[in-house]
Order: sequence, then structure tokens, then C-alpha cells
Amino acid sequence: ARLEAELRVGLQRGELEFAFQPKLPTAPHTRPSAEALIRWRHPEQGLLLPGAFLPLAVESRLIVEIGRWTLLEGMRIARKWAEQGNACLLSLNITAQDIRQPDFVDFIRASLAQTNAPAELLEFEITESMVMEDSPLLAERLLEIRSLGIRIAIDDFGTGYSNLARLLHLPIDCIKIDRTLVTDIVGRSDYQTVVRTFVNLAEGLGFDVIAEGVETTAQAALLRGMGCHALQGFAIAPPLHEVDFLAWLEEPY
Ligand code: G
Ligand code: G
Ligand code: MN
Ligand code: NA
Repeated sequence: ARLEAELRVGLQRGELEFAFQPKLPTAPHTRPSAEALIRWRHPEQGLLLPGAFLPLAVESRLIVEIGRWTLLEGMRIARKWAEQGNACLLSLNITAQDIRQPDFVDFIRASLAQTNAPAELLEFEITESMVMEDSPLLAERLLEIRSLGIRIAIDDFGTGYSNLARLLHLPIDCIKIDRTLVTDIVGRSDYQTVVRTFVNLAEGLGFDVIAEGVETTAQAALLRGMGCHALQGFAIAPPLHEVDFLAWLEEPY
């Protein structure tokens, strides 16, 4: 309860920030993109990862405020980077609580207008478990968001039991293969079969496929060979401070 009260205050005091983890395309001469990952710069405890504070926020209304912070800050940064000549697709993590807000789409529309962020430079990551819930609301909201020009990615793909037919009714641009499949892929031919199947599915349906949690060059080589469109993980780069991410973008990748 103490940490929760501190988080409420910290949110107002500007103690939340993003780390940026690169996503490296496998095709040559294609620009990398980034995922924004929330961090809390706690005055005494230092930099806290989402696992240390998001669960607290979910139990209260705070998760809604954090969702709004995520959207506004993400848009502000996307616009700033574009203005600085560093235009880069930025992915934001959207929660089930965000999507359920009655004014979710209005808030996004208003925030785009307020921040002047280019919608084409934004992607929303929603988890596979949200897709499995099968609510008509989700499809409706995603269609509205997509019509604003924002891309949609399915996070943690392959962990739940997605109703694959449901994917056909959602406006999806990308699936992110969950790290549990990536971690052991080198020694597991069955995992390789599953990932190859996801790549085929994505190609047939016109999505991109990205692998997350790529930690070794052997995993990276295998996933590249299987046709994944992009790689994300410690083998490429860890989540970085903004200045370090922008420096990384300047390097030959
Ligand atoms: O940085 P990392 O472990 O620890 O992120 C863990 C999870 O926290 C992510 O997979 C995502 O679901 C959630 N998360 C990360 N960044 C954000 C954010 O900006 N907003 C919200 N609401 N959730 C986030
Ligand atoms: O949105 P999502 O749940 O995918 O959040 C990504 C989280 O995974 C972040 O907290 C990030 O720090 C973490 N992460 C990023 N790359 C790797 C990796 O290669 N290995 C592991 N174990 N974790 C990673
Ligand atoms: Mn994510
Ligand atoms: Na994920």
C-alpha cells in the first residue's frame, strides 16, 4: 500500500520514464524500430522494472493513469524523434484495462492532436491473452485505432491458445513470437516447427513476424533463416536509455 501511494505521487512528479529496446529488421537497409518499456525512477529504490510496480497498479485505478501516461509520453517521443530527424516506429504496450476504457479511442485521437505525433510511427502491442478473450469490443477498438493509422502487434504470441480464426477478424500488422519459444529453439526441432508455422501463417495473412527474447547469435541466425522479419532481445540490444538508443540507431547495424 505504501509503494502504491508512492507510485501515485511518483506519476505526478514525473518519476516514470521509458527504456527503449531496439527491434532489428532482418532485411538489409531497413530501419530499426523500438519498443518503449516503462520504468519507475524511485527516489530511494532506484530504477524499478514493471514487474515491481505494475501489479500494484492493476489492483487500483492507477493502471488506467499509467496507460494514459504511456500513450501520451510515447506520442510525445515519437514526435520529438521525427522532428529531430530520427523518425522511428515506436511500439507501446497497451493493457486490457486501457482498451476497456469507454473513452480509449477518444483519448488517443485527442492525444494525437495534442502531441502532433505521426500515427504511422506508432504501434500498439496487445497481448495474445487479450485476443483470446474474444470480446467484440476489442475488434471494434482495434479497427478504430488502425483507421487512425496506428499499427497493431500481438505480443507474447504462441503462449496462449489463440483462436487462430479470430486473427482473421482483427486488424493485425505483426505478431511477436514469445520468448519461451525462442529461448530453447536451437535444441528443439518441435519449437522450430511451431515457429516456422507461425511465419507461414503470418506470410499467408500478411503480417510481419518478430521474435522477442533473442539472446544468442545461434538463435538469431536460426530465426533469420526461418524468415522472421525482425529480432528483438539481448543479442541485438537490451532496453536502452533514450540517448543510448538514439546513438545505437546511428551505428551500422
Ligand atoms: O521491461 P519489461 O520487463 O520488464 O516489461 C514487462 C512488461 O511490462 C511488458 O511486457 C509489458 O506488458 C509491461 N509494460 C512495459 N512497458 C509498459 C508501458 O509503458 N505501459 C504499460 N501499461 N505496460 C508496460
Ligand atoms: O512486452 P514484453 O513482455 O515483451 O516486455 C519485454 C521484456 O522482456 C522487457 O522487460 C525486457 O527487459 C525483457 N527482455 C528483453 N530482451 C530480453 C531477452 O533477450 N531475454 C530476456 N530474458 N528478457 C528480455
Ligand atoms: Mn511488449
Ligand atoms: Na512480450
